[in-house]
Amino acid sequence: MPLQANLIFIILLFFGMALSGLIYLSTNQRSCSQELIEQVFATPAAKPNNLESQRSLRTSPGFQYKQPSLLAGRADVVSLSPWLAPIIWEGTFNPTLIDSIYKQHNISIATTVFALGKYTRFLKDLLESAEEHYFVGFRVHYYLFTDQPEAVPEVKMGENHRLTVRKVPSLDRWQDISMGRMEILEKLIANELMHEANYIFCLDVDTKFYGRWGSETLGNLVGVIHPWFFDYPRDSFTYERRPESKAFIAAGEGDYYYTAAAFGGTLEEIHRLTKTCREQLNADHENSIEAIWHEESHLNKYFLYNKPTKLLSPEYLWRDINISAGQIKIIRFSHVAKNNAEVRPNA
Ligand code: UD2
Repeated sequence: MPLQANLIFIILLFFGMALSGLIYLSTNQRSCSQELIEQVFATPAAKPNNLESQRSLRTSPGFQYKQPSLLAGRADVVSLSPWLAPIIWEGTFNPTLIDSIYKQHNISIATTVFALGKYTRFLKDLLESAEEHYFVGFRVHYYLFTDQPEAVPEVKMGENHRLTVRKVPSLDRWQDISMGRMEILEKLIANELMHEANYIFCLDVDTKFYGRWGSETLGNLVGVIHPWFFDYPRDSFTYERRPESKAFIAAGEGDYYYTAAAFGGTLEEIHRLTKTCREQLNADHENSIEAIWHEESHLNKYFLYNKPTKLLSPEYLWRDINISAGQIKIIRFSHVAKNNAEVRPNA
């Protein structure tokens, strides 16, 4: 072979090898990145779709429901906060429509209740009434914390509803039981619930359901307006007013007064809430101060600076089934009357 032909052959061979190398690299890289993408998407979701993060409110063609009106509605109450969070009252939502939207996502709702000492007597009514009215048709897992598991009554759970009982130590002060809930909830969420449930509600035990509490209550961060103060001016709210406490709220500040007897949201949001309240409660303890309404004062401080994305009207925690107010068209959930001196471990 003449020298020139040799040279051409070597150059061609070199380009050929370089080209095949490039082709190999590019296909290999694509398959690597595909693998990576597949790994990311193929990782099974630890929990079902969360509507709040997806913002998907899908319905199906042909689904019939009452036409919504832009002109007629509740005129006697406000159903939107100044930061545009809906305030849920009877007549502001269509239960069939909202259930059908949330049912498409296989969501589950963790629900916590504490019953220590003589408060176990409230469990039967609360659980039996919840089984009649609370997220019927949805997946619900109650977590019940008590110092006497043997005192938990047998209550027949509806379809997809279940109950887990957890033993906790007894405490001598009712205030410590009430405040201590924040730390237990914080740990429960971080250690167990984060990947097991989509939403959580935390309820007082001296309560009972009388009407529907369903998917209209779901949201990122959900506060319930306290029934005693819903028509009070903000400076009459029983916020903590001593600047030495971490729960302090200055005069002239405040939106609503929220109850600690019911609050909820996504696991992420309620983890942040319970962690913050626990830290603030600890800081107060170190400074030998206890907020006027215990963790409820800290919750109100939290909600002032971390606005709830949904508010539940006092229909969702009324003061007593026998007390009426014109704006309350339906009592869904209510505090039950109790003799504090008789049920509490201390005065
Ligand atoms: C208010 C709040 C409550 C809490 C408390 C703090 C309302 C309707 N409720 O209720 O959420 O913030 O003030 O001061 O605003 N518990 C026991 N065993 C006890 C004592 C308490 O299990 O011996 C638990 C139980 O779950 C009870 C909760 O702690 O529901 C709160 O205690 P409470 O109901 O006696 O407090 P109360 O009525 O002052």
